[in-house]
Amino acid sequence: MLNAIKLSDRQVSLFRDRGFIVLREAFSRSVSENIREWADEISRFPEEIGKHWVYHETSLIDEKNELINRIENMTPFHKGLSALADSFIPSCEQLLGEEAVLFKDKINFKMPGGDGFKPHQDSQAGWEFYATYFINVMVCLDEATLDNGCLELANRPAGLADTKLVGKEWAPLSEEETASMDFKPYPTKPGDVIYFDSYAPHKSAQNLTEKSRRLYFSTYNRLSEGDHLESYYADKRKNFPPDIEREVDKNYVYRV
Ligand SMILES: O=C(O)CCC(=O)C(=O)O
Ligand SMILES: [Fe+2]
Repeated sequence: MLNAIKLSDRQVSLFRDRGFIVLREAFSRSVSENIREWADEISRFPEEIGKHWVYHETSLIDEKNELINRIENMTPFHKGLSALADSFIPSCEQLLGEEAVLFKDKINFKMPGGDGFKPHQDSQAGWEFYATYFINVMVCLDEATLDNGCLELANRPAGLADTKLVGKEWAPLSEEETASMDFKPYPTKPGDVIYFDSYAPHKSAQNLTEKSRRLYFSTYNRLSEGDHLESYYADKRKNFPPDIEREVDKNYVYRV
């Protein structure tokens, strides 16, 4: 049911030039309906230690409301979402020019009242410890608009090597670092897909509308740099565990 996406030569070369590409209607309406149902399903699964990871946030609209912020580490616990992550391996191999392996997967929920993301490059989140280069695949689950905080991407800054950290690890990009960057919003509809690499600067606004803005992301690296999914999650569990595993009097801060 989930056919792998086949990228054209033009899409591959555009991605290599600027670090991202946008595919409109990469999935048919019926397939994207299925994917949305999987997202609904996993959000109804009970939160249990040792299962998929759920993070919450306090609503910016009504501080009495706790919202699902993010679900991570889904592939071992949901067949459909595991097949979805697998379906992007061939297209990531086209972009990498070599074998790819899954690094992580998540759904960012950004419910009504959900917070945005400051400008950053994903490799700033400690990923360079595991590999030098990653590709994210974003699948639009709910329509993402300017109002509800769609993804905004910038071309790599001129004069910098293709793949380089502009900012520091574990901190968003500063005003100075983003001054010359030209962020553009990419509103998407369910079934649209965006590939962007771990050096593509991006951000998104908070969602103060009444509609949820769920986006799925899976991330891949070169198999020649190792299969790190298990060690990535084992390390993250120590520093930023899912809410259900947290120690009561410890303060956990989301950094990038
Ligand atoms: O969900 C979004 O708008 C962007 C999320 C993001 O950049 C991230 O999770 O690293
Ligand atoms: Fe990001």
